[in-house]
Amino acid sequence: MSKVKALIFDLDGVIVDTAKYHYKAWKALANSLGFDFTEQDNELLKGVSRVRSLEILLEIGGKNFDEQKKIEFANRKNSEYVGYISQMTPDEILPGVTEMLQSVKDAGLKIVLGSASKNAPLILEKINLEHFFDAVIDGNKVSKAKPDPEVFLKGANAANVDPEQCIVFEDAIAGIEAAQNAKMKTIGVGDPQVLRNADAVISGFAGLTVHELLKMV
Ligand code: B16
Ligand code: MG
Repeated sequence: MSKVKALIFDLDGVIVDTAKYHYKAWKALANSLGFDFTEQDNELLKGVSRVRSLEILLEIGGKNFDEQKKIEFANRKNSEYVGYISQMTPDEILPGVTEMLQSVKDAGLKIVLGSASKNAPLILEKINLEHFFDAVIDGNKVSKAKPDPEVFLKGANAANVDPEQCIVFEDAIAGIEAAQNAKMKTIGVGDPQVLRNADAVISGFAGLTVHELLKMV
C-alpha cells in the first residue's frame, strides 16, 4: 500500500455546514415558482452541482423552463446564497476541523480542498482557513461533476502526489464514488448507513488524531 501523502477535504458537510444556506435559497426559489421544497428534498442536492441541483428542484416541482430561464433562476438562487455565506465567520467551522488541519500540517501531509462549489474560495476566506490549503480545486476548475473523479484527480495533481497516496473526506455518496473512481481511499463524514461504501466513516473530526485517521484506511 502506498504511503498517504495528501488529505483531500470536501467543503460543504465536512468543513462547514453550508447546506442550511443552500436550502434557504433553493426553498425561496421553489416558493416563488409556486411549490414547496422540504429539508428532505434538500438532501438530494448535497454534493451536486448548481445546475444539476436546479434540475432536480424543478423535477420535484414538476416544472419545465427554457435554458435562459434556468440560468436566471440559478443566478437568483446564487445571489441569495452568496448573501448568506458573506456573513459566515470562523465560528461556523465544524467541531475539530481546525485542530485536525493543524495536526495534518504538522505531520507533513499535504492538504487539498475538493469541492463542487463555485463559492468555495469565498467561504474559505470568510472562515479564515485558506492558509492551510496547498491546493484548492472547486466548481470553477472542473467541468465534470462528482461522481466523476475529475475534482479529486486535479487535487492530487496540484499537490504533486499520486491518487493512491490520497485520502478523501466526503459527506456525499456521489463524493465517495468520485474518490473511488479516482482510486483514492475514502473516509465518509456522516451516517455510516448512508456512506456504507466508504472505507471508513466518522461522525466528525472532534477528538480524533491524524494518526487515528491514517490507521482507518
Ligand atoms: P455552488 P461540496 C457542494 O459543495 C454542495 O454540497 C452542493 O449542495 C452545491 O450545490 C454545490 O456545492 C455547488 O455549490 O452553487 O456554491 O457552486 O459538498 O462539494 O463542497
Ligand atoms: Mg459535501
